[in-house]
Amino acid sequence: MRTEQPKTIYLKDYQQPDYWIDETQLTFELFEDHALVHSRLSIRLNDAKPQAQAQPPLVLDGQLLELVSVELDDQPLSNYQVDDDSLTLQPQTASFALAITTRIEPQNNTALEGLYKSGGMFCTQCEAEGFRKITYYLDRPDVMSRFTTTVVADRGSYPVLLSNGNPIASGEHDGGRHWISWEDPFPKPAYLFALVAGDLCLLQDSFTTMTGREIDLRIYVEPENREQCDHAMDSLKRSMRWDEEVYGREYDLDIFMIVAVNDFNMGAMENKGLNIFNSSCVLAQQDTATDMAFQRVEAVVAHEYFHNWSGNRVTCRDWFQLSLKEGFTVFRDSEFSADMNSRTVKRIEDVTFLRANQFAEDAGPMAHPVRPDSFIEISNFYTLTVYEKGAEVVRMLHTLLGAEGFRKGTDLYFERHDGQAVTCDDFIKALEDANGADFSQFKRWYSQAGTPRLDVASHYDAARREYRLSFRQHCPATPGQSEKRPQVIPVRMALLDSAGQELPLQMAGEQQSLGNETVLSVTEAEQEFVFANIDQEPLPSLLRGFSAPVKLSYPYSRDDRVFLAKHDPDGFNRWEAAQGLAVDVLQGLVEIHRAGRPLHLDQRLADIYRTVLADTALDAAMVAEIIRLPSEAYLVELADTAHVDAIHFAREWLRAELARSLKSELQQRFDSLQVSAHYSADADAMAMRSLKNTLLGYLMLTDDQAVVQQCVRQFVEADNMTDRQAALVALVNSPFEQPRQAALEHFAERWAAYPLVMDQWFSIQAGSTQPGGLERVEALMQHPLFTLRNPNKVRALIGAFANQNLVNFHRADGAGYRFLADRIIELDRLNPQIAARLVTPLSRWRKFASDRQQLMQQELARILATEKLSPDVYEVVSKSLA
Ligand code: B3K
Ligand code: ZN
Repeated sequence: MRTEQPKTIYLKDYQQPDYWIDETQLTFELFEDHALVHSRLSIRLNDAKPQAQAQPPLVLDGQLLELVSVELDDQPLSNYQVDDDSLTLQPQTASFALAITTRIEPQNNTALEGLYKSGGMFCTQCEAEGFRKITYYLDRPDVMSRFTTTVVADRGSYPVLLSNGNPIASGEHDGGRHWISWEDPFPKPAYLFALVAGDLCLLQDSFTTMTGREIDLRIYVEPENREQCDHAMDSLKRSMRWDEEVYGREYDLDIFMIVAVNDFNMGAMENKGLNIFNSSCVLAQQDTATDMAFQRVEAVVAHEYFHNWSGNRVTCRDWFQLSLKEGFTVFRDSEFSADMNSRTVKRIEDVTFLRANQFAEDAGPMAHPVRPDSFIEISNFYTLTVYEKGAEVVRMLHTLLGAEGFRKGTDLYFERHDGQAVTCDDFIKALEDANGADFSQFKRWYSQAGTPRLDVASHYDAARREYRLSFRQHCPATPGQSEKRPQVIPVRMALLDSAGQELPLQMAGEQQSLGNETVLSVTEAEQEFVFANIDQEPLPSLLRGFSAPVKLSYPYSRDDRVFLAKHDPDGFNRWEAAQGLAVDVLQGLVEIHRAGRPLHLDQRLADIYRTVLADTALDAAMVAEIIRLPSEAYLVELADTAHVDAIHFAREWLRAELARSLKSELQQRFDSLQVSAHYSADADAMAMRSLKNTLLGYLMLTDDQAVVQQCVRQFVEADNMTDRQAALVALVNSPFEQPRQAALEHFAERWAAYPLVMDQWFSIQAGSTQPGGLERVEALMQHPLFTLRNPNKVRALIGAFANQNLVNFHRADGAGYRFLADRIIELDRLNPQIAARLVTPLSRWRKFASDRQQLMQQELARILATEKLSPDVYEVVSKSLA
C-alpha cells in the first residue's frame, strides 16, 4: 500500500507513450514459494511524439516486484532508479532490447490481481493494471505488443500450462519440470495477457467458422467439475455463430480456451484466446445451478467471446475509454441473450437492474460520465455507469440508426481500427461516417453524468384534430458538473385509441405517414411534437422498450395505467404500466403507513394481476415479471428520503394482501404448472419455473399450512436447483422456524462439497428479512466454509446482506453499518478491489433519514481514518464523504 496521498489521473492529460514495445518475450518459472519472470522486450522510441531534444527516459510501471536483474542490449545495467511504482532508465539509442528478471510471490497475492494462486492453480488477472505486478512494463492499453510466453513448472502438479495464442513448442527439464511456449500473433496490450498452470481437465469441442476454418474449443476446469461445462460450451458455440451472423465477426486464432477458477474478483476476463472465468460463470448443471445461473453463464460466455473484436482486435487508447469496449460489449451480449431467450423479458430484466442500481449510482457521490474525466483507481470505474449505461448509450445509437445503419457503422469501425487502440470518439465517428449522421450533440451522453428527467405533458385539440406532446428535459447536477446541456433522447412511442389500437401517426404539417410507431428525437430542453388527424383523445404509450435511460414522467392516472397494462400492444410497456401502478400504490402506502393510518389495497392492482394470471396465452415469464412488485432497492432509489422500515413494511403488506385476495387464482395457476413434469433447460421450461416459483412466494404469505407442506415437498422432491432454491428462499423468509431450520441443515449437508451451491446457501440466509439478520450473518462468518479470501463468499454473505437485506442492514442502532465498516477495513488488507465494492451501500447515506445518515457517515469516517488504506477504498470513501 502507498503511504502518500493517492493521485488523481485526468483524461485531459493523456499523452502518447514515449516508447513502443514491439515484441514481448516472457518466461515464467513457477515454484511453490515464488515465481521468476524473465522478460525480453524489443523497445522503440515513439518518433511520432514531439520530444524535447534529449531522448526521454524510459519509465516502466511495476509494483510489488523484486527486481533481480536488468540488461540493456545484453549488457548488465546498473544505472537505473526503482521506486514503489516504477523502474526508470535512460536509453541511448532509438531502439534496443531490454531484459528484466523479477521475482514475485503468487502464493501470497490475496488481491487476486497479477499472477496469483487459486487453490492449486496459478492464474492471472491483468486488467486493468495487474501486469505491472508481474514485471516492469509499459502497462497501458495503447502499448500493443506481440507476446511469446514460456511457462515452466513441475509436471506432476501443473500438467496443464496455458497462455495466449497457439502452442508452438514444449519440452522437459530436469527434476520433473516441463515447459510449453505459446505465441500470440495479434499485438495486444498487456492487460490481455494471461497465464494458467494447473492440474485441470478438459472439455473439448470444435467450431467451423463462416469461412470454413476449424477452431479448437477448450474449457478447462478442476477435475470434479468436468460434468458441469456442457452449457458453457454450448453457449460459446452459439455466441460464435451469432457474432458471425449479426456482426460479420469471425474468430481469428485456431484455438479458444476458457479456464474456470474459484477465486476471482469479477465474472470473467477476455484475455486473448484464453478467457479466465469465475467458476460461477462457467459451471451449470440442472442439479446445482438455477435457471438464473444458466442464463448468466450464457451471457458472460458471450460477453467475453464478443470482446475478441470489441475490446481485443480494437482496444481502448486509455482507461477513460473503458465503455468503448464494455458498453458496446454489454449491448452485444444483451442482444444475443434477447435472441436466444425472450426479448421482452430480457429487456425487462435489464431495465429493472439499471433503474434500481445504475440510477442510484448516477444520483450518488460516485456519479461519473460514461467516459469519466478523472479517477484515482481505475478498478473503481468498472461501474454500472460504464457498463450498463454505456450499453444503453450504444442501444440508443442502434435505435437512431436502425439495425442496418448500425451494422454499416460497426463494419466500418472494425475495419478502420483493427489492431488499434482507440477512443469513444473514433467509435462515434465510424457510425457517423458510415451513415452520414451527425452525433455531435448525442456525444453528451458520454460526458454528462446523471440520469436525465423527461417530463411529458399532452394536449388534445378536438377542433383541429391535433394531439400535442410537450417534452421538458432536465439533468440534475452531479459531483463536479453543475450545468448540463440538453441531450438527444430517442422516445419510441405510439398513440392508443380507446380500444387499445395504435393510431396511424403523422406529424402536423408533414405529408409522410410514420406508421403506428415512431421514434421521436427529443433534443431541446423543451420541445413539442404535434400529431395530425387524430379523431379522439389518445393515450400515449411512451419510451417503449425503454428507448432511453431517463426518468420519464407523464401524468397517467391509475386507470390509465390499468388500461395500458391490459391493452398496450407493446409487451414491454404493458409491464411498465403495471410496474408504474405498483410503484404508485407502494409510494402511497408508505406515506399512509408513516402517517399511522390503516392500509387498503387498491383493487386495480389486484385486477391487473388477476387478468394476467388467467392469461395462459401470455409468456409465463412475462406473467411472472408483471406480478413481481418493484424491489425495495428501486423504491429507495425513487424516494427523496428513503424510509427503509416503512418501505419494507408497505411492500410486505402489499404482497401479503395481494396473496390473500388472489389466493385461489394463484393456487390454480400454480397447480396447473405442476404438471410440466420433466426438467429441461429451454426457455419455455425456464419461464414456467419462473412463474411457478413467483407464485409459490406469494402463496407462502397466506399462512396456510397446506402451502407450507407443498413448499417443503418441492424443496425435498425437486429435480433441479431452481425449484429447490426457490422453495428454500420461501422457507427462509417465512416465520416457520422448524421447516426453515430443517431445510437449511439438509441443504448444507447435501451440498457441502459444492462451493457455488454453498454460496447460494450463504446468500439466501444473508438476504432473509426476518428479524435478527445481522446476528445470523455474524454467525455465518464463523462457518467453516466461509472465508474472506474468496470473493464469491464475500459477495454471497456480506454483499447480499448489505445490498439486499435493507431492513436488517439499516437497523436503527447502526450495528449493520458498523459490521460492514469492520469488514471493509479487514478486507482492505487482503483484497482492496473487493473491499472498495463493499463501500457502495454506505456511500448512499444521503438517501436516508438524518439519524441513519449520521451513523453511516460515522462509519465512513472511521474507515477513512484507518492507516494504510488502499487507494481503492480511499477513493470511494473520500468521495462519499465529500
Ligand atoms: N474486462 C473484464 C473486467 C476487468 C475488471 C478489472 N478490475 C471483464 C469484462 O468486462 O468482460
Ligand atoms: Zn467486458
